[in-house]
Amino acid sequence: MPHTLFPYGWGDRVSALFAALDLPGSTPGRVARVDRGSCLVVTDGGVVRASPFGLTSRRAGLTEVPAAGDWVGVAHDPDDDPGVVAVLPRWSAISRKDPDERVTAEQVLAANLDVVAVVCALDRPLGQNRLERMLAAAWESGASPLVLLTKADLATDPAQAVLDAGSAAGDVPVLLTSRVSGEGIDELRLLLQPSRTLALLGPSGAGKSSLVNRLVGDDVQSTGAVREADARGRHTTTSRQLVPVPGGGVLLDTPGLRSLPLWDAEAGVAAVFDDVEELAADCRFRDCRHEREPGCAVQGAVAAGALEGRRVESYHKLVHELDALELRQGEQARRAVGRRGGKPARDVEEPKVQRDR
Ligand SMILES: Nc1nc2c(ncn2[C@@H]2O[C@H](COP(=O)(O)OP(=O)(O)OP(=O)(O)O)[C@@H](O)[C@H]2O)c(=O)[nH]1
Ligand SMILES: [Mg+2]
Ligand SMILES: [Zn+2]
Repeated sequence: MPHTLFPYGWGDRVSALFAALDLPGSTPGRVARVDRGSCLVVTDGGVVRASPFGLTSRRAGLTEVPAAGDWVGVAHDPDDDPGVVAVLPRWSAISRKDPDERVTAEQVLAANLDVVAVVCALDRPLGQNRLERMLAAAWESGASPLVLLTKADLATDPAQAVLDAGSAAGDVPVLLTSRVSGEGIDELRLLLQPSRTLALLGPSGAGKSSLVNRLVGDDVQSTGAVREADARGRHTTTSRQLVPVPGGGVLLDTPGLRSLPLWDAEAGVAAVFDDVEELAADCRFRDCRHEREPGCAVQGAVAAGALEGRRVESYHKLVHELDALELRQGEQARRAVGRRGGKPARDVEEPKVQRDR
């Protein structure tokens, strides 16, 4: 019975997944952190540093690169350091496109999340477009999305901020919190039940680590002041990190995101903009781009004041971004086929060490 793993979310679900893989000689563990390709894995025997690139992993035929939150099998070969031998099937994963413009590849930010909380601080303008982008990625992950508005104590009009967030978030719950007054903390704690993992995602300085500390009741994560001039954070947290919460549940603190280019997030965009997509069904032309076409129900709703023009522009931007991505993926696949003398490639991407932020 892996007692050490219960606070990290071990339960019937993971136990069954591990048993199904049938990995003799390996022990289950959860990746609490990934640095430069090597993983800190919590196992029943303690925390081990295990590489997914060593001899042990190669012998086991490991092809997946583990991300924070992954459940893995770890083996300790006598002639090698501890190695990851398997990544258990993920029930959810949050991804983005590699922010490097020259690269067309997926970056898995974290795996096996039950709630993805998009964190926005109220000491700066809300940024509804950014919220919609982050919610699209959150929906796409397969976890339940949540909006956390932090620093309620600094907001001039917190009620208005909740309304503004709601107009971007639709049916996604919006929770107002403050590290200072403690507002919203009990409600957040209710979402953290044993064996559930909640990831905090948002820009630097949004107050993610402060929320972790408040929920844990101790300063387990460093926090850093934001710059007065523009309320930007200082990238205090530098790696994605799992933190068990006393009383149950696991938090994943993450470094402030500089950007979140979408990766294959059509379903996520459709979920965020379900109102726009519903209207689009009534456009005169089936291939209507909702720009200047006659009989466009989307532009009709904007003209009637029933839909924000800003929201339609935000929708367009994300849809165009995904179209451009698909084009690049197609080119990449064709180039790979060319290189292999006409044979379609199975694995186009080399496993790649992830960069944070
Ligand atoms: N007034 C007020 N300040 C807060 C609150 N939450 C966080 N802060 C402050 O905001 C600053 C940034 O908080 P962090 O928790 O470090 O932010 P973060 O999102 O973890 O930032 P990175 O690790 O850089 O991504 C710190 O100075 C916190 O004290 C809050 O609810 N109210
Ligand atoms: Mg932090
Ligand atoms: Zn239209």
